Amino acid sequence: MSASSASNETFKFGFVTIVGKPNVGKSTLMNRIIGQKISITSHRPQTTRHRILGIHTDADKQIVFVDTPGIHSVRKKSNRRTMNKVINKTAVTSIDGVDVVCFMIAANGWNDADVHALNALNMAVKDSKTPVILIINKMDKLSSINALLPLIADSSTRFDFAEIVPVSALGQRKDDGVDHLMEILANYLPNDVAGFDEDQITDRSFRFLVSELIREQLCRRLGDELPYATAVQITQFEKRGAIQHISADIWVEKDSHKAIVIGKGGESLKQIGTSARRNCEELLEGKVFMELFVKVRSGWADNTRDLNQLGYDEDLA
Ligand SMILES: Nc1nc2c(ncn2[C@@H]2O[C@H](COP(=O)(O)OP(=O)(O)OP(=O)(O)O)[C@@H](O)[C@H]2O)c(=O)[nH]1
Ligand SMILES: [Mg+2]
Repeated sequence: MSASSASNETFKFGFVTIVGKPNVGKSTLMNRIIGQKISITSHRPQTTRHRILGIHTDADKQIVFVDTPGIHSVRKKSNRRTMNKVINKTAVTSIDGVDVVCFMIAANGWNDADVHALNALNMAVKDSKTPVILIINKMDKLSSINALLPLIADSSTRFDFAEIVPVSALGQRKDDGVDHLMEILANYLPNDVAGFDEDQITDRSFRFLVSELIREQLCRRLGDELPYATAVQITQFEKRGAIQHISADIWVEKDSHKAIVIGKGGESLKQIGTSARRNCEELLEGKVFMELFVKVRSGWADNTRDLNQLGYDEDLA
């Protein structure tokens, strides 16, 4: 398969951003399409915090997916940190200049959080002609297929969606709707030559992906217990012989948060380290030695300089 096997006149190339409220499955869908974990996922809302590209290339198209943080209301006090504003802005600005916007909801239907995200989208696409496709995800969770028609009817009253496509991003079944979605997306893309090398699957460095794999384990293992203001900074990323040496600081804001991350007798941190190391070995295709340190840094989620240091600025550039 080669990006250059279709002629220049018929090859399609374009950008597709995926937006929606937290936890609907945006990152899961992107990973499913690319066939590799590029963007971390968990059952905890607000897992994604950065804009991440996932590049799909086949014989007749290259689609660059933009995975975004879930758009969320900052009305709740706990969501009023500078970090919340920064990540919401990341999601909304990622709509700028793309060929297609995919707005995602889950099959259990619309709630206030979906409406809030749709309003933010509406403001962002207001005067542009960018087509917006509604993706209804988690179809496997729908109690009966009979519930789909009313959901489609309800959805079309809320926005002038160019298409409505039901999928199940988690499934690997032939009829999970993802292939159909890819065909639909291609119809909305311009004829153009590929913009990226055909083996490139993301714009992010291994160093970034490793910090995310550590944060994924924090989200997955600690779930709701995980203090919101937790971040990972890689302090060492060095190959010595056949072994990749990785050290990372896990930033929290309070001693009590540090205790949660470390767990009784250090058990939580140990498990987080073991799983993250295994995932990093898979990503880097080699042996990894990993050390994690938990550091208390009060107020970092409201401190622009700290946020910049953790990579929250580049998304806004
Ligand atoms: N049953 C089912 N679960 C799914 C499906 N897609 C995603 N999930 C689950 O939904 C949860 C959230 O998935 P994510 O991909 O992290 O969601 P997200 O929209 O990227 O969330 P944020 O990054 O927080 O905005 C995870 O536990 C996924 O395994 C699906 O098609 N079916
Ligand atoms: Mg995500």
